[in-house]
Amino acid sequence: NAMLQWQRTGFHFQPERNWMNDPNGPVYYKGWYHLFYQYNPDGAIWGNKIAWGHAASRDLLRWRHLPVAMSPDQWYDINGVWSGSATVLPDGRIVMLYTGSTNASVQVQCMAFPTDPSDPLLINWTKYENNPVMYPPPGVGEKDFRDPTTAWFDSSDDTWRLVIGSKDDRHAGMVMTYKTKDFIDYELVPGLLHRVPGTGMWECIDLYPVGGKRGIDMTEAVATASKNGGGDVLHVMKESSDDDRHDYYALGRYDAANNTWTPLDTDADVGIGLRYDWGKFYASKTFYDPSKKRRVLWGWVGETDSERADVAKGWASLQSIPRTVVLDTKTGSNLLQWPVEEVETLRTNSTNLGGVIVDHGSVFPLSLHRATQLDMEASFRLDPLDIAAAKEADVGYNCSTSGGTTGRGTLGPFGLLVLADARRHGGDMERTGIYFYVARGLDGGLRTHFCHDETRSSHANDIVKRVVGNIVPVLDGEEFSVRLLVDHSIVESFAMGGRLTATSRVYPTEAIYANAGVYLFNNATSARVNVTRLVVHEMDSSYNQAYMASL
Ligand code: DQQ
Repeated sequence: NAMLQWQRTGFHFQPERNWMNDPNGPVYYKGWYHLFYQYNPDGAIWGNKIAWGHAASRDLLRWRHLPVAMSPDQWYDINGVWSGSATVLPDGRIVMLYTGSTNASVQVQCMAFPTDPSDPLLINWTKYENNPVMYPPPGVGEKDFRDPTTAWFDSSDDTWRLVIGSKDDRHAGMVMTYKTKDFIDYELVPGLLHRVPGTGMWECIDLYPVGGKRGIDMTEAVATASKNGGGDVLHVMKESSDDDRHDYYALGRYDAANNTWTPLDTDADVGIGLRYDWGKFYASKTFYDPSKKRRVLWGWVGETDSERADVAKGWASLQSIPRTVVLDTKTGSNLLQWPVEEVETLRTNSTNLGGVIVDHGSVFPLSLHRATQLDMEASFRLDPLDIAAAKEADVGYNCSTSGGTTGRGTLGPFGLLVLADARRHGGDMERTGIYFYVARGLDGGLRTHFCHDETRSSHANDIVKRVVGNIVPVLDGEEFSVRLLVDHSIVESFAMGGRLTATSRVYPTEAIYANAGVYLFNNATSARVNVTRLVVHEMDSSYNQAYMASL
């Protein structure tokens, strides 16, 4: 179906065909980055025969697709080789921990090892002969025990520890800790690492340290903490909420000795506060990259079209652009996510279009050669007089209930229209709106909202189209800034240096190929917008060049 093939991406990770969901076991090994992923080799929908797909790359962008690493072929994983994580031992060996769904659909934890550790591509995997190694403990539901994390070493009692998500019979999400000396016998550590009432099943837990500019390995953080109390290092806890299918995180302190993790701010606890991404982004996982001393985040970006459409095109889902994750030391209360630096190697044809004023109520086309694969950097400024005059500006504004790009307020919306019909603008032209909107909060203070308006992204029906986004911190003296990746059917935004991200899947029917364009817009009623910086990079394709060429 040639029409639908337009939606395949140029530089996002996706298998050559079929269904994909969670990223699994990301790891750096002998010069190669490995990405495994939940994969259905039989078709474009999720099923009960999920296997681990596999690909390897030297730069996190140009991927070599490899054979399926693990299939559901044992009694303990015959209903699915589900999500898991890699642990690299001090001697370089890899232990892969994953969840098996047994012949009775009980969730158990299992291990696998590279069959040939000298193979940098890690093509073959051997499941441990004594699987499974962990069963749901008493009081935990048989179907509520999954997704083991990477293990870390705790020298206080010479054990490796890892955590697993669950929920209790009162619908509280929770995290259990296990410890092992030898990766043979595993012991449940008494108590819960954390629990939050009303948040439901916690899938794909992640727990990792963040501090200064570089990433930190969990083992290193635990060792440092046992010496000096941990200093400025905080620990991120993340859960993927099976209730509403979003990834929630919180900053807190991990106390290994007491097996507790405590949020810095109880009002922003896991599952009720911050989100990694305000659009389509789920079941994410980080790994520590020792070669560049950074922590890298992958997230599953599913489809928002119909299952029928996915079957017709023969594939479903993307992975997000891998993102580095650091603590935002300026606010101290959120993370910063940013595309890995390797993304910049795909930039070609960079155009500097900044220095324009966009008047209120106007739309301004950018003249670009190709607008289907882009990396854009934009900064905007409002006139301080306009801000001062905005006394009653839209109290209680909310992206999701707003009018999107067509709403009109005193200080917004303003921003960009991407995957927008380049031939004409206005009316019901297809476009995805990426915008800022400054409004008064209920307390009278100014708040900056960053939103994606998907509602006019496609003329096709049977697609979930929303306005997504949230309030993003803008500190004194900062301009409104966004980095934006556009790649055929995905738009990923990183607002204010990555304090907030939003990911949209979009399915234009007319704004495609040479008809795809970009516009600046300002739909505020009176404020003018100064576009202080606008750099547009056209992006080369990465791994699937050959595929695109074959179309
Ligand atoms: N996906 C896997 C589970 C995990 C869920 C199954 C999250 O292990 O909890 O495909 O998307």
